[in-house]
Amino acid sequence: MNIRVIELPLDFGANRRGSDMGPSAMRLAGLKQVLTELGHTCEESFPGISVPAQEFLEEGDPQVRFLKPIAEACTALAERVEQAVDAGAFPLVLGGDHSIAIGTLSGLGAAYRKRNLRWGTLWIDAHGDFNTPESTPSGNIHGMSLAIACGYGHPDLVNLYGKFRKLDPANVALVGVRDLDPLEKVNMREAGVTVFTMTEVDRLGIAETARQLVAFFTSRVDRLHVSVDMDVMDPMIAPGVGIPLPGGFSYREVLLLAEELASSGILASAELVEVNPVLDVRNQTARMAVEIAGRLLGSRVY
Ligand code: B3U
Ligand code: MN
Ligand code: MN
Repeated sequence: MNIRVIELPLDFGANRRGSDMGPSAMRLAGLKQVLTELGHTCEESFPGISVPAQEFLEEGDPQVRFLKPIAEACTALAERVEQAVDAGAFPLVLGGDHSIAIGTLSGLGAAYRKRNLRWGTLWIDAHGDFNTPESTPSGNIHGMSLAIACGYGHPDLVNLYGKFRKLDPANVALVGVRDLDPLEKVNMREAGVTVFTMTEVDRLGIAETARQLVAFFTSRVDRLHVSVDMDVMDPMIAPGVGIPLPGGFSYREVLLLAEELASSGILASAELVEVNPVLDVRNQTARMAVEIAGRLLGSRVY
């Protein structure tokens, strides 16, 4: 497969600074080598999308902090993601905080819409990222990106890259969720997304969870996008994230899930976000992210 790596070093969507260094950390952790050893060709989206330093920017509306620079960067990302799909490549997007998904999902939405393809998204995250400017406790856009792609939120972001709903919430599933805000929960129920909380993963086991997720997507879409927020992992193995939350996925759980998704036959793009090298220990979190990318793109085991 031809993989196109698209980096967006942006950290305005979160409170903790530093996830803008995520793409370099994943590169240093050997991303390209892992992918080429799996037999893929790996191309860069070059030159990279340049993002101004946060110090020079106005925060703006406290309910949607840094809306303008995030919208600009996400528009540039959407173009590149759409071009990658047009070129027949597998877009692999590296963040950055999770606000960058607004760009990724907009680009995918545009690319699949013109091809009349049904597509869905698996959101692997401790959080729902389903807040709106009305429900957010923080004003951080990384907690709103999935809602925005499904058509809920600030109009400048919902209508970014075209006035159409980028992603049908009926084709969205979340897994690993263990921290939702009260109104965010209401938003998710209204939208009708499918949620596998960490409690459900505990009840079912990861093998059955993965089986049900693959069945969910293969029965309803032609193409699957996977968005991985590294805070879904247990902080023991991935300490380098904004707010580490105990009770996350183990190393083996996440890799099994990734391998089952890889063998679904419909996985067409992926995204790795919220790697924060400032908070990390010896680049562990970036290395974990690279492992996940490797399993999503083909197992090295056999
Ligand atoms: N739901 C909270 C917290 C949060 C969301 N995403 C992360 N944290 N990483 C919010 O601010 O929207
Ligand atoms: Mn997230
Ligand atoms: Mn999260």
